[in-house]
Amino acid sequence: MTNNKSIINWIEKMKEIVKPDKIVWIDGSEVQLEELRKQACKEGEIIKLNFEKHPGCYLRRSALNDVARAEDRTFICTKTQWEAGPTNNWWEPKLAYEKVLSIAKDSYRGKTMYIVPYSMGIFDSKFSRFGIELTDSIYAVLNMVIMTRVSGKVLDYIGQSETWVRGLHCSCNLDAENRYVCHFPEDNTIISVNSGYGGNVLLGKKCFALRIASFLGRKEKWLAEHMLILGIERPGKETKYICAAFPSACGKTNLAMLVPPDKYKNKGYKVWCVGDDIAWLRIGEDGRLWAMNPENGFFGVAPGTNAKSNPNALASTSHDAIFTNVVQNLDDNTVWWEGLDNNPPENALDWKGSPWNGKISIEKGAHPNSRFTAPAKNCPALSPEFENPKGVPISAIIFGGRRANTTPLVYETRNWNHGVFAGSVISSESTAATTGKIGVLKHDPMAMKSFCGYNMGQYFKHWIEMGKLLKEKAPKIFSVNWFRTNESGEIIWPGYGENLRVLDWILKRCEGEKEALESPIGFLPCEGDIDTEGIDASKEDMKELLSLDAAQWHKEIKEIEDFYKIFGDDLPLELRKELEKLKNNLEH
Ligand code: GTP
Ligand code: SPV
Ligand code: MN
Repeated sequence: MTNNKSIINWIEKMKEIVKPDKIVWIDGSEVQLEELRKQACKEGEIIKLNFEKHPGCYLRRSALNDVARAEDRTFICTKTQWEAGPTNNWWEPKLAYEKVLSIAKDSYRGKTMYIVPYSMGIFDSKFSRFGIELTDSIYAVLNMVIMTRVSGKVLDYIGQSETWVRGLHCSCNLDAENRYVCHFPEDNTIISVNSGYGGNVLLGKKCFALRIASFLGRKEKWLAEHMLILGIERPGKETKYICAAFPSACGKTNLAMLVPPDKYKNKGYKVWCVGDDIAWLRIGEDGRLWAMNPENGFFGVAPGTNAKSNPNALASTSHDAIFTNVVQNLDDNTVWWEGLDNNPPENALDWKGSPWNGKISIEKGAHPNSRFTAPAKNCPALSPEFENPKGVPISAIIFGGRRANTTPLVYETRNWNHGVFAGSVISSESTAATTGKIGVLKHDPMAMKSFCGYNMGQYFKHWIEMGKLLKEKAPKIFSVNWFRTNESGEIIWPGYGENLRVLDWILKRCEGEKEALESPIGFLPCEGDIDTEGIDASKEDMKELLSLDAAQWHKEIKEIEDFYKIFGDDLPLELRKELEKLKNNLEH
């Protein structure tokens, strides 16, 4: 397989701890995967769906207590607590290793150890990084094969290097009390025990491509971000690329796969998806910011995905996809979830595997955080630049959250540091993507609170430093909020494909094609500059969506001040100054 001592020794060490009966190296070949799917079906780990309707697709029902990322059980294990910072759970590395390895001990007995060598990013990009995940779950293997680039070739690319990322996943008995997702960024190591859920066990994704990668990015002067990447082709113009960071389950996949409304389609607008969850951002030889998507698939929220809201996502799941915790229609062995269509199955099993009749049942059939895993190449709108080893040049960065009030539909920040400020103060209502209560307003800077692998005050500094390197070539930074509600609590903005109307304004601002109004918080669109032709958004709606409520903003400032306190001296002076400026602007 390999004669790299660091690989051989680490795997040997892990084998001695977890004691597998058997070892299987995953090479990503179809023959091997087919064997694994058969075995997983036989053992009940996954269910083969109707191949006439869903070719190559499988269903998985997770344990009832294991349906979302376990943030309170996720740790950054660095030598000092300062290094992990005030927004992470910290654990002293020696103690953390002792605890998680004691849980991992003997946990592969009677099982197979699957060794999964994978690449984050395409093989021939100098930006790509490699990892090896050890897992006892075929479901994890099959998902890793979709989400990353799994191949024996990885070992050749790693060669004699020791900087590959080590990952150990042990299902154990899915005991939530002993569930831990531990990151040791100083050793390039991740250990996850007692879970089977995506973000906790697909170690290439949040654990590596965000937490470990953000730690590396600070050392090496790049950024690993919780961002989608999309390209917009306007008629007769070259494609421009935008990155956007929204917290989990706040619309990244939907925006990344946006389908232009008819009016725009007819004019010749096209939108291309480069990535839906993670962006690695570097400064290119031309001094601009370039983005690449380290993933190779989508791990998307199923509920609400339908032929109208996100036809590209639906098409992406049309074959060779894995569905987790959705409804199984027993009549024709297909899948269903809330918001797919108005025709729920009557003879079905819900996500828990209990009999469920969608016509009469009051309980939801699919879990709110049920997901699909789909290969990127299935997406009809996949960008032709998806595999460009250089990535794509970024014209604008967008930050956003799920806010019923306060933040307007869109505004433009005055400059990079003001943009970093806008990102640092995002707050958003919590969703089903993590365990815990839903709808609670929480600060989530850059949508990275759960994913930054080091001290977030230092992370803000790193953002400021990146701006200094980018200088006048820095992308413009915007803020959006698709979720503002009216007095009856209904979301005002139609969202989804219609968000192109806002992106269009953003691009026009980037190209200097539109004026804007100066406001205390930044530049707002002039009246009528967000096109509303053909949508149900009255003049009053637009006024409401773009209005600033003084009382709400004063409250916001207090919240920001309190939130900033936790960073102490690590908060960059630049952000303090931006906060002072905002306070001043609002007073005058
Ligand atoms: P993660 O995969 O958890 O990181 O989530 P995500 O950010 O990719 O979110 P996703 O696009 O899957 O959307 C999550 C939920 O928000 C879904 O239920 C969508 O239907 C809903 N949503 C997405 N975009 C919009 C929008 O523009 N307006 C409204 N009202 N809802 C939206
Ligand atoms: C998220 O929660 O932001 C996701 C899903 O994208 S997971 O991979 O579980 O993190
Ligand atoms: Mn995400």
